[in-house]
Amino acid sequence: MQTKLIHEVRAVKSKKELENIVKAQRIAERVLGDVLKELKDGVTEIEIANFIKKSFVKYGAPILSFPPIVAFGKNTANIHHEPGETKLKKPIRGGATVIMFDFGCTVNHYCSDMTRTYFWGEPNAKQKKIYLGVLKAMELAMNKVGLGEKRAKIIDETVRNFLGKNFGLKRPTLMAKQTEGFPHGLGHGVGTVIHEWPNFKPKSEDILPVGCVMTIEPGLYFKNFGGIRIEDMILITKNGYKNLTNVSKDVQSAILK
Ligand SMILES: [Mn+2]
Repeated sequence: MQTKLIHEVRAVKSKKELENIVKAQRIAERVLGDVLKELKDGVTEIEIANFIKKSFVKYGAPILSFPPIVAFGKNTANIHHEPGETKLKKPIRGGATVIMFDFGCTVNHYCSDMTRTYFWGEPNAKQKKIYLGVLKAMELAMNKVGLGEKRAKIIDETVRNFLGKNFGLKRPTLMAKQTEGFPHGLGHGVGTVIHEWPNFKPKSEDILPVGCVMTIEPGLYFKNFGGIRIEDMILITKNGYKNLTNVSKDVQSAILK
């Protein structure tokens, strides 16, 4: 028998482990539903982040995967934005204010992870184009996984090439020190820690084992524009995948008037 490494064993989830991840995700979805009703002109990122934390406590999941990300407007360009005093308001010159949420909780120590981006107001053509591009990138990645591709690098590359070509990114395959474009991996394993093996990255040699849970989270970021990221969690199956995230992401449902 061949030896295995502990991160490879941990990546493959038992039925019980998977149940915990899905439960955590369902709770996060309820919280997201509540949060959308809480949005109003003048509310701050911190107020919304606090509401998210309170809601997780209310639903019996007080231990979060990571501090919730709530970003309004240009703050969405920062992939690790910390919620601050920025107030939600519609832009004066048309278009929408971009809103980004990235959060998850734990159930029996198993994490969930989800990102959704919304428009506060009617998005302009550029905002819509970027949203649809990120959505399309996600679909391409899922299709690739759906065809049985297990090489993490190839799946990441599919998205990087598509976004690079369609959005004029200079060096779409290089991420180091970039802050614009698509400066992060396409996704990561999820388990008792929020970022675990395997990883979707340009230089990743990882092969996705059947039974691991991965995020798919393409994003596009531009300094004086903001960012758009959409993130689902999927279970890798023998022939493809199962999407574990149950929140709509079509552009119409992303527009909050
Ligand atoms: Mn993630």
